Amino acid sequence: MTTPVVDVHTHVYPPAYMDLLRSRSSVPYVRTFPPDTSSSRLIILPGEDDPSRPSTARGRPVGPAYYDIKEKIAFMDAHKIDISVISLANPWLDFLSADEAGPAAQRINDDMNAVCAQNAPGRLYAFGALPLSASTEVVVAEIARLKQLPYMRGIIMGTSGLGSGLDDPALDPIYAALQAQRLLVFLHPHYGLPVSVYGPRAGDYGHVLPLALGFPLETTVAVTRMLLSGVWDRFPDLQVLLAHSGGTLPFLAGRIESCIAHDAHLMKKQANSGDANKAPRRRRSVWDVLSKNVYLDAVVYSEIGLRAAIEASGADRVMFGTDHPFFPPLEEGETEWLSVRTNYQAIHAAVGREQDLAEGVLGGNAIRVLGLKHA
Ligand code: 5CU
Repeated sequence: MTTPVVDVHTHVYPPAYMDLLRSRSSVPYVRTFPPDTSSSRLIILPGEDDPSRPSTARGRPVGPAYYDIKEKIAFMDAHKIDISVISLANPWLDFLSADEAGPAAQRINDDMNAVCAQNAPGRLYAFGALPLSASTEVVVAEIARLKQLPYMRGIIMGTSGLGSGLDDPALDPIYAALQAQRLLVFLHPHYGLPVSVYGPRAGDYGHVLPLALGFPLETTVAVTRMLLSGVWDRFPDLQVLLAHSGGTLPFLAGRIESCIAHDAHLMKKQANSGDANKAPRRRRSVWDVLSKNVYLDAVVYSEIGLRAAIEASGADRVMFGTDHPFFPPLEEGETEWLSVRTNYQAIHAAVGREQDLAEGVLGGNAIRVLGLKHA
């Protein structure tokens, strides 16, 4: 393989962010739980600190892999990853007050850029985080600032937007700025589904239901709402990279399209909206958006899922990722991560015989789309 391998889905909780989490007592936060007071746990997902859960089911143990960039480089070396595009992990800056968010975004984005410059030039790039609880002006100013930071290649954000989702018209100035600056939006879930859907025995099943199903469905709903509200009709050049191969979007796109085509209320509403772009015949289809505006990571752990992603968006729009530091091996001392091996195997099974497609998914697509240079 001659093309460098690029990981576009790999997170960090930089030291300044860890300090912030350690200073808090409501989700998200970091603390120890008796009887084990020697190791801290990271509590980030809704419902994770339910006191009825055993302490070992609350959050996840948090060690240096989460915040020490040397561990990231060691992980890259162990898994033959040449370049990583690091991103702040969930829940980003969503929980900060309006006053705190702007300065925190500047500090953390500057830190991330400096980490890329100092620790491993040519091996690290980054997606910045937006201060979405601040005013629109502050968010738009941070987008312009990010564009000037040499290692930034886009932004990462969740599905809550300004608090009411990604179909909120108040996001339009932010979408306009991201489109104008040509910054890729890495869209990542965090909030999942209401915990009630997991049922009364959810605590017995660890994190399986929220991570395997809640995360992908959250992404699918968020992107479908963007589509229904006409985000890509108004911003035809807005480019998004969807985590976890688009949730279930490639699989459900046909159903979404069919439900739109059969929804009399929606058709009438759009026909009467007075907005020519929203008139039924001008609406862009899910398939069109998938193939022109959507990139998908290859973090889906199976050949079948990956084939669906490739069929939906094209092999030139799918990019390798690991989700490091999440999903580490359960056994201590295992250096090769099962989660990473599974993703590599899925890529080879899906496109392995077509070497150029495999090289694209493993790194070539990210290098082309994000303008990366390997030292
Ligand atoms: O294990 C988890 O909770 C997570 C998470 O929070 N975010 C992520 O990207 N992957 C796994």
